[in-house]
Amino acid sequence: MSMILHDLAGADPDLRFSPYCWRSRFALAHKGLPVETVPWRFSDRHAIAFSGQAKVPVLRDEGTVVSDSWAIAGYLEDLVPVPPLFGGPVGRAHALFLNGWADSVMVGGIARLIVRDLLDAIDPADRDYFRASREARFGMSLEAVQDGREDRVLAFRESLLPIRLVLRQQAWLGGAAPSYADHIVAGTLMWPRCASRFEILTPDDPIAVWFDRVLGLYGGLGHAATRV
Ligand SMILES: N[C@@H](CCC(=O)N[C@@H](CS)C(=O)NCC(=O)O)C(=O)O
Repeated sequence: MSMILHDLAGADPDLRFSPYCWRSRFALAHKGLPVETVPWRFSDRHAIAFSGQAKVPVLRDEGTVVSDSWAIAGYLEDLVPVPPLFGGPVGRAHALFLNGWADSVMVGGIARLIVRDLLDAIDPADRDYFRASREARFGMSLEAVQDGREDRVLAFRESLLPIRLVLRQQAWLGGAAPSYADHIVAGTLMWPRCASRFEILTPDDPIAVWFDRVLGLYGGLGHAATRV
């Protein structure tokens, strides 16, 4: 029986854009594990209540339930060691740093560029909750958060310099082959790619060139993703 992943969906059930769910999708594909993705919406609280928390991704593997993308990556690595996502405990520890960097610098930066676009992408039933919860978080309207993004995106692109420096030295963040490090960053970039038309990266950015190669992995999983 294939695993089941509860995955954030938009108004279009095929629109899947969660940065965390994409990390898990790439990690599952990396392990060659088939998965059935189940669309989940912010208003579907009850649908993942069995996981004991309120966020996706949630992975179900027969009787085992794992929530949180980092925990899911660790679960998959322990279950199917080859091909490796981390390459041992030191690699896992370094990937945890990258996970924290992506969750803060990347997710925080991207949210300030596309949060109003997300409102249009999500299911109408989710919109009141999304606006109220995110406006409370930012302390201003979604429109005000996103305002001025054409100028602010330049600073966001600069904040990704550490990724460019790594890609100057090696083909993948994982070194000679993709690893969970690639899935963390590429999964995060799937969020603006799928849910917004705003250009986060210029096409000549080495990160955009690498991202395009990640989109082609696993039979073109990323390239096939529905976009707004
Ligand atoms: N640390 C978690 C974060 C998961 C997360 O924030 N998921 C979002 C979707 S992208 C969510 O389910 N949010 C529910 C809500 O805001 O109510 C992970 O890595 O999986």
